[in-house]
Amino acid sequence: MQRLQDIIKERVLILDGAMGTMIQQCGLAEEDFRGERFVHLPGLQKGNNDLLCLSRPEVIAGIHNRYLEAGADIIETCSFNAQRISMADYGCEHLCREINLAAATIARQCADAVSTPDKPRFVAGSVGPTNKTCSLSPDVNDPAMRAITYDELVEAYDEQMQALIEGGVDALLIETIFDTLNAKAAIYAAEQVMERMGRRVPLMLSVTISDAAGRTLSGQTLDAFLASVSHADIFSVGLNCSFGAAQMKPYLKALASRAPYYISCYPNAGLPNSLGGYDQTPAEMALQVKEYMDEGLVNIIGGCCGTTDAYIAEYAPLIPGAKPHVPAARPEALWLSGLELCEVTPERNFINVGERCNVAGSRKFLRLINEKKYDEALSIARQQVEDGAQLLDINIDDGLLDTKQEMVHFLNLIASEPDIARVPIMVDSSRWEVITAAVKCIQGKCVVNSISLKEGEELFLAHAREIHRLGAAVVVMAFDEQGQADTYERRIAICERAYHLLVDVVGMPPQDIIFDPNILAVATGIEAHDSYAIDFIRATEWIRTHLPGAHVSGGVSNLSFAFRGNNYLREAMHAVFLYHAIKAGMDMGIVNPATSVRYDDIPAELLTAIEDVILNRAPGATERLIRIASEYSNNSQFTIHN
Ligand code: THG
Repeated sequence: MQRLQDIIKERVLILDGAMGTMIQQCGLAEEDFRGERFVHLPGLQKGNNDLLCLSRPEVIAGIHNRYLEAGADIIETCSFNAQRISMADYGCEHLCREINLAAATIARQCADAVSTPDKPRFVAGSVGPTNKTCSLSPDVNDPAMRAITYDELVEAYDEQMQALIEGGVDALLIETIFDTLNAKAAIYAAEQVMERMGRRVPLMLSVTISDAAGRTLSGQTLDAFLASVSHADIFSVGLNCSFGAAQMKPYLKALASRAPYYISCYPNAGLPNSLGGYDQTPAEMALQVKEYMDEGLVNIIGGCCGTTDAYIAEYAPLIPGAKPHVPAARPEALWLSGLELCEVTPERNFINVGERCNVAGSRKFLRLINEKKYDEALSIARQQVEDGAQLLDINIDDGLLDTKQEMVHFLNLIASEPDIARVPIMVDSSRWEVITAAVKCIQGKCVVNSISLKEGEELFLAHAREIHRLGAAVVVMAFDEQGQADTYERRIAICERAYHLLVDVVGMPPQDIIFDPNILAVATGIEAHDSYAIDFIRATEWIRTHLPGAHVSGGVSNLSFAFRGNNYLREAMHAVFLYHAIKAGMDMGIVNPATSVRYDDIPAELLTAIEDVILNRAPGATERLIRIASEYSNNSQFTIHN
């Protein structure tokens, strides 16, 4: 029998239509949902469609059969709500495993009964979003509150997915995605289950757009969504629900032009009328679907709310003339996201990471977190975005704080501020449990800052694997078992070793790796420090030439610690350093985005003195810079606001 992976290259596949609409047409009563077995379940069971897999399996099989007769290549199991979180509404948590096993078994039998070598039929395990959202607060007065955690979602999805796979599904369809964090938890669970069972099935994703701006309920654009799931091994991505085919088309087009996967679409039967029903006829819907096919937008086409087998039957005659969509090329760029996409291209662009939300790097931020003045702490984040930060570094590592709890709280607050949450997060912590807790409350594709070989290969690999599974990119500091690299040779040797471990052993895409070859303070008066800046710059050049795809970043303000108190001079040193480091290939940097000192504006005498220090090109450079530093102390031309 041909597999889904082979046949999809040949033709557009038909997915079935709505399960709910068909069940409604059956006119079932409370007693039907309960059957004999569930007479004693509390509450109302009418509407608990997935329970019918146990109480009225012949009704579900009948619906599958009608879709198969109408020409569906893929049918979906009746299991959309069959995880513990949603089933709690019906007091049916204990039945989840059984429902999913039955849902898969029923669909499997129906599909197998009519499969032929020419038209094999497939079963997709339906996995809904649950009734809770992981990145939004249910309480307007408590924006940091969450009704569900990532770990709870993973556990619930794990149970559902294992049963679906045991029951024989050919694919898992994570659908009606309205919150990408829920979807990421589902993907994590799917990977965990498939690894445990030693059996892989294709992962299909389908997003629901919530508004005319083309965003999800949790505020992400489709591009940002694609970045968030780019770590996963995905078979298809698409859109379902929310709109009819006509309204969905522009979004489908945008998705298809960018996503490196097969494309699916199953719209509603037009827009809902005033009674919440759907008026579009099967023939009208088919006409719009034909446009998708004529334009090569889709590989899988079905129906959502309001559709029945009569709609699906209209698709079959369109298939012979339809050309399947050809997926876009895999991106070479690093795709990060908040609510919006942030693309770090292989070309030499520079991405600013705002440094100010760091309790070790800003006395003000430390005080605000300490005093729980979160509104003001948030305004530091907001100011940085306004000042041009394209990413926000967040660091709450402090011995006196409950770091993990404060990190989660602050990130949850950020998530409810669209003007901040627009940009991706860089989770800056040296504590592993803080890093994982943080990543589990971020719906975008974030960066973990950082891991290193400090504690050996085994821990490095374990952490890297988990970061990759969680869907984050990673900063790798040039540290090894011997300590921090402070020469050119050690910097490049450690980065090369880490690169091969990450790419060859972990299987991380090179563009997800950001090396930090250590920006250390220069002009400290200690001779051994004189080559720190130039060695970083040379190491950057080597990394960008020899470790293809990887990026280079660093904490720029470290460079000028010797001149604390002289902000103008510090900012001038940063500008000069970045001028040379960016030319060498540094493409990200943790900086104060409010800086107003530009390389071209630095007075010639000062520029020479700074360049002598940074490029380590003249004996006595440090002494000369120190001598003239006070003349340029807080140069009144410039306002530095921290
Ligand atoms: N690499 C990576 N991550 C990092 C660093 C790095 N994270 C932290 C740090 N280094 C980068 N961030 C900062 C933030 C602030 C300052 C320096 C680096 C800074 N702050 C002022 C000071 O200490 O003088 C404080 C001023 C104030 O209190 O307002 O300089 O290298 N991967």
